[in-house]
Formats: sequence, structure tokens, C-alpha cells
Amino acid sequence: MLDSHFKKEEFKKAVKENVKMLYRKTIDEATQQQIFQAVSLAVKDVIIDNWLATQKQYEKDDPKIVYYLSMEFLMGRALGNNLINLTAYKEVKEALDELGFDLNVIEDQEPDPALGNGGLGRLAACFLDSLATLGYCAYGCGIRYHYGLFKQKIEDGYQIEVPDNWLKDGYPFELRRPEYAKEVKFGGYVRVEYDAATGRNRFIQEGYQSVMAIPYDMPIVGYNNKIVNTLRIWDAEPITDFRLDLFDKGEYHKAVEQENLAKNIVEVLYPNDNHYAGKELRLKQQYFFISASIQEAIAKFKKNHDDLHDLPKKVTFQLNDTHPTMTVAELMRILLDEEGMEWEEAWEITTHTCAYTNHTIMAEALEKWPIELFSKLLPRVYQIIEEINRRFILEIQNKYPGNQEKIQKMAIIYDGQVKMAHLAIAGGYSVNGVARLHTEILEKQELKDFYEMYPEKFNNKTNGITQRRFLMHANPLLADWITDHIGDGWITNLPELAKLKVYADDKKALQEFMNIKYQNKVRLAKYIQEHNGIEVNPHSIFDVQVKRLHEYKRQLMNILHVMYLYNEIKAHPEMDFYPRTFIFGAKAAAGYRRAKLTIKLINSVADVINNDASINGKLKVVFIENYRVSNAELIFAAADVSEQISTASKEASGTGNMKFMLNGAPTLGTMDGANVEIVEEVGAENAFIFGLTADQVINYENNGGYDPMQYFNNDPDIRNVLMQLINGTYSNGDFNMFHEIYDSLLNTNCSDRADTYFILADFKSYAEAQKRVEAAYRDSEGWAKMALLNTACAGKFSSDRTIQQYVDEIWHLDKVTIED
Ligand code: 9GP
Repeated sequence: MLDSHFKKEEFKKAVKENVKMLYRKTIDEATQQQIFQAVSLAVKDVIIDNWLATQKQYEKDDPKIVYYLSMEFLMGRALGNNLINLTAYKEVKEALDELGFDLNVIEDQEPDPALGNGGLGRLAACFLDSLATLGYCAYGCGIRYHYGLFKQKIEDGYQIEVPDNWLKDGYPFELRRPEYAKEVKFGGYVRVEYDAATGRNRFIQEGYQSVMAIPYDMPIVGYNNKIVNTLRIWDAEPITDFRLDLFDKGEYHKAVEQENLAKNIVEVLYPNDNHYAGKELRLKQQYFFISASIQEAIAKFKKNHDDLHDLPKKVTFQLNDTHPTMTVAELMRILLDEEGMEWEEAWEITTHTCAYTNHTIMAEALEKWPIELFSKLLPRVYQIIEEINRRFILEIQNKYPGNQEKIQKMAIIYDGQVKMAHLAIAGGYSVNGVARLHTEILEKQELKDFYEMYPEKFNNKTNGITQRRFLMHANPLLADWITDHIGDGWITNLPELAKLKVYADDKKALQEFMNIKYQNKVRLAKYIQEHNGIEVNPHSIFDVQVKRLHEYKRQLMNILHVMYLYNEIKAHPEMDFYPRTFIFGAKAAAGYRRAKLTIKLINSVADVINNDASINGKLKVVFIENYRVSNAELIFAAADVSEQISTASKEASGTGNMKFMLNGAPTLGTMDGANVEIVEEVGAENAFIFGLTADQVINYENNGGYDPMQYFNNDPDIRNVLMQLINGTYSNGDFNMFHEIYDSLLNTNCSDRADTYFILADFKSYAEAQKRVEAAYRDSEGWAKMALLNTACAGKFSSDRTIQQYVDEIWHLDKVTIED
């Protein structure tokens, strides 16, 4: 259905037919959800032809494949994105208009497939889009969670989690592929048997429980190139034959256990971001999807190749954080136990096939597993890790004779735990960070010992985002305006946006640019009115912080600053103050108490400020419920200011920062993650930078000397705001409600160091940067120029660039084009 091939009448007919076939209804009797299903099937029909053609081409060309292994893919809605990439969005919109439907309303019927938490899962989704668009053979491999990330409701200011039953109406874009099912085994014990024929021991897992992994495939449509790649997510089903067998033997319990294992394993996504508690079910999930994916990849390779020694030439397994790093051991298991290889040759293959991306320096996100749990659940895999560890320690001893400390710090198994990041570094050929600063911190600080041992493995790949979803789909007005001015090359070559720079002093262009921003603000204001019942002024500055709620991201600093501004306005009513709307959106992990309390604080502050008529609407605070990919698209397009205020060194990269920039919102931020590179691209004069540097933060952390109490004692503004946390100002007189937050900032008796994330140290420079924002915004032409330059300089941050760097420097994939 490429532009010229789109046949409107046929499409309309297909939609009508689908409604009839699926629901025994005519089109005017169908519900909007039913129309969504019918439209999606008609679109899928077109995709399937391209999907088949792509597979045929891959079979013919036999290109190298990257398997992007990830526990999370935060895909967002597919219908609109697929239409964009098929270059049929406008035509389908028109066709539906003629049938009496609004495509936007139909798109809203689609559940947001939320099989991820935040940045890491969304990055995986952007990467798949870019891989297909650039014409590389890639599979995303993950889990078909029956419940995605919870839906967030706000009740009385508190977050309530509601299950996300995204499959309830059936998901039209997936395809069940039982023919590729794989058995995955858990528990039991390993029997060792001497094989006289080969003179080697054989390792046989017995007494185990197993489940069938059933793949569901989702199409990943490349932009305007007929390529359709595959996201393969695995569901679990009980092994029915075995179960019947057990029933016959009266082993009812075992049979039920096995049934439950299958049911539980894929039930729900763990709702944590940057923090993992080491739960057994999570380990099961990891092994489940890794074993199935690796088995399938090896089976596929063997179909067309005779010699497994060639695997590294044809396959890379990219490990998305520590979650899939089991791959190293599972691949070894298959090569040793199933393919009968010797250790050395299996290790040679494995260490040239696996590559690891680190997405965080937060210690609590680098997964470690208690030996007891691990060895019981995965007895054979554990044996293999023990042997990897034994050999790795020998290597360390060789390199650093007598250095016991190195072994303690670097061993894969140490202190009763299996350290997954260490396994990935030892067992892979590449270790990359996700922004330049982050990679530097890995090399100099967090993974210093590993960097010293294997400097050649380390490299940086600064993250990126897909402009197809986050500009074309999210902001059609701006996308069209850009195309009118510089052509449509930017859709697949984002650096072409630099051509917009010539409009930086063109009054008419600037006016148009800001007019589009205004219309997007009106669109968001309407959403806020409908969903929050709050009226916001689209002429006010839309100052936005949307991302997962985590202490290091410092939503707390933002709301404390709002409290400070409110105090200022109340104390000086005559003060000239440019109206501001502070917009927040954030989910907190269900068990993260302090994060949830911060949500309550934001809502409580919002309640007081929004209902204070005396400030004449100068200040508004909005917490957007259930922040997710679909409403994110509205929010980025409407933002004036992009809040990227993490404690320097803590945010590995960030990707929201890039989405704001692309949509013309300057960054108000610290020199953290990819902010550093954003500022480098756009120029410091087009951003608002403040706060401690990463070096300063790391220095405090390593050497001590930070005393938040000093700020409290010496700065009356800070003291005033902090006292309001415990004097009932925002809690109807309840002194206790926010005491924990107050304590976290000042009380060294808390479990962690007071003010772990240096909020008080940065507060004043943040407030000062906010003043610069206001002054800059008052100069409307200057602001327009700055906004336009942000868009114009966003070229580097396309995930197309990121993927091309992965291809050139890690994966070495072959480019494929579909022959007509
Ligand atoms: O926290 C990082 C975020 O900064 C980065 O942009 C994203 C994608 O690389 O990964 C996040 N990390 C995690 O969610 C857990 O490691």
C-alpha cells in the first residue's frame, strides 16, 4: 500500500468485509472498537504481503541477523505507526472519513501495548523501527506478558495500580506461531553419564518441570521500503502430553504445578525501572524467553548452515541490560550439551556472538542472583556459570598475580551471588554505554576493573529515538511544516533538519513555528481538561517533566521549586510573573514508597495552588494520570520547556530529552546523560543548564563532605519550603504525611545518606535557571528562535544514527533491499 499503490475503494471494502466476518454486523452497527479491529486487519493484510516478501529476500540473501534480546518492548500503539511507515496514513484517514469514522478516534481504541517500564523498553521499540527502516535483518525477542505495565489511577492524590489487560479484546497485529514452539526446562538435577563413544561426559537434566514457549510474532514495518521485520514475544503453555501422563499415574500435584508454572511465568511485567529485587519468578521469566529465543536462533541457523563455528559471522545476540545475560550460559549449554562441542570451541563462538549494553550505573539495577535460588532453578546453567567463573578467575590471576581484591571485585560468582553484568562482560565481545558521559563513567568508575582488563570491548552508542513516531505521528502539523520548508528527507535522514537553521532569523517562519506549538498546546489543554478537569492557559509556559518516578530523576526538586515560586507570588503579589503550567506525568513502581509519596505531594501542591484564586491563575500544576506512549506523543508536541534535572551521573542517557528537543522544547537540565550531547549540538545559549557536574557528585560520593543541613540553615527560602513539608501546608494540617520526604532530605539517621540525590545542593542554581527560562520566554522572538534551533539541531538523536553505529561497530550486518 505504498503511496502510489493505495487503493482506497478496496481498502474501504476490506474494512466492511472484516466487520461482517468478525462480528456479523454492518459497518454502521459496529462499535468503535470493532471498527478498530476491522481496520487493523485490513492494514495487517497489506503488511503480511510485505512480511512474506521480506522473509523471502532474507532467505535468498542470507544476511547476518541481530537478535535484540530484551525483557521489555514498550511498543506503544501500532495502527497509526504502521500507517505512517506504510506511507498510507493520510489516505487511510480519508478513506475512513468517507466511511464516517475519525482515524484519531479509531486509533484511541487500541490498547497501548505496555510491555515495558520506561526508557529501556521504549529504546528497544525505537531500535526495531530503525532496523526495519534501514533494511537490516533483526528480530526483537521478548515476553508476551498477559498484563503489561499497570494503568495508573490517581485517587485522593495517591497512585492506584490497575491491571493492564491489554489482550482483552484480542490484539489484531499479532500472529501465533505454534510451529516454532520450544520446550524450556526448570529445576530437577543434572545426571552425569560417561559416553564411551566420545570419551566425554554427558550432562542430562532430569526430574525437571517444563513449559512450552509459544511465539507470537508482531510485524515491524520499515518506513517506505517494504521491509517488515519481526518482534517475537513468547507465551507459555503447559505441556499437555506430559500432564496427561502424570494424571494417569495419579501425580495430580505435579501436573497442576506444571500448569501453574506455565500460567505464572508470563502473567505480568515486573513494574520496576532501574531497580530489581531478585525474585524467583523474574529469573524464571528471564530463562524462559532466553532459552526459547536461543534455541530458535540456533535451529534457524542450522537450517541454512552446516558449521556452527560460523555462528558469529551470521548472528549477534544483543543483550539489553543485565536481564537477558543468561544468554551467555544458555548458548554454552546448547553448544556443549546438545551440539557436543568442546569447552574451548563453544567459548570461542559464544564470546564472539554475544554483546552487552549497560543502561545504568544504579547498583540496584545490576542484577545479582543468590546462588541457592539460581542453582536450584537452573542446575545445568549454574554448573556452566561456575566453570565460566573458574576460568575467568584464572584469567584475572594471570593478569594480576596475587591481586585478591581484583578477584573479589570482578568474579562472576562471589559472596553467594551470581553477578549477571560480570557474566555478560566476560562472555561477550562488546560492552556499550548509552551516552558519552555514561560510557566514560562506566570506564572510569563503575566498570573500571573490567575496562582495564578488556579496553577493546568497551564502546559508546548514544541513544536515539525514531522521528517517525515522535515527530511524524506525534506532531503532524510540525512534520508538514518542516517538509514544506526543507523537503521530506528528514524522515529517513534526520540530520537534514539542520537545513531549518536558515529560518532562525526569519520572522514569518518563527511565527508559524510558534503558532504550531500553540495549536499543540491547545490540543494538550483539551486533553487535560477532559482527563483532569483542570483548565490550563495555553498562553502560559508549559514546563514539563514526564518520565518514570525515581528519586534520582528529582521530580521532588521540581515540586519543591513550585512550592518556592508559590511562596514568592504570595509574598510579593505585585511581582511580575509570567504564567506557568507545571506538567508532570510519572508512574512509580508499585512497591516504591517514597516515589509514591512524591506523587501524592505533587497532587497535594496542585490542589492548593490550582484552587487559590488570589494568584490569578499565574501558576498551575497538573499531574497527568497514566503517562504512557500514546499521551506522551501529545505532551512532547506541546511542551515549551523540557525538564531533565537528574542528579548528574545518574541518568545513563534519557530519551525523553531527545523527544522534547525534536519538538522544539529547550532543555532545562543538568549536565547528565545525553543532555551533555544535546547542549553540544544546540549550543549552551539554547538550553538552561545548572547544578553540580558528574565529577562533583562522584567526588562527594567517594570522599564525603556533603552536608544538606548547611543549605537548610543558611537559606531561608529552602528552609521555608522544607518546613512546609511538615507543618501541614499541603496536607490539611497533617504533620506526618510528608515527614518521610523531609527526613530523606535532612535526617542522616535515614538508611541512606541524607539527600542522596543532592537536591538541596542544586536547588538554588535550579531556581536561578528557571528565572533565566522566564526571562528568555518573555522575549518571544528570541524564544521562537531557540525553539526552532532545538528542532533544527536534533538530527544526531535519531535512532537511525544509533542503529547505524551499532551496525558499523558491533553487529556488522548486511543491508537488504526488497526486490520488486
Ligand atoms: O535509566 C536509563 C535511561 O537513562 C536510558 O535512557 C534508558 C535507555 O538506555 O535506560 C534506562 N535504564 C533502565 O531502565 C535500567 O537499566
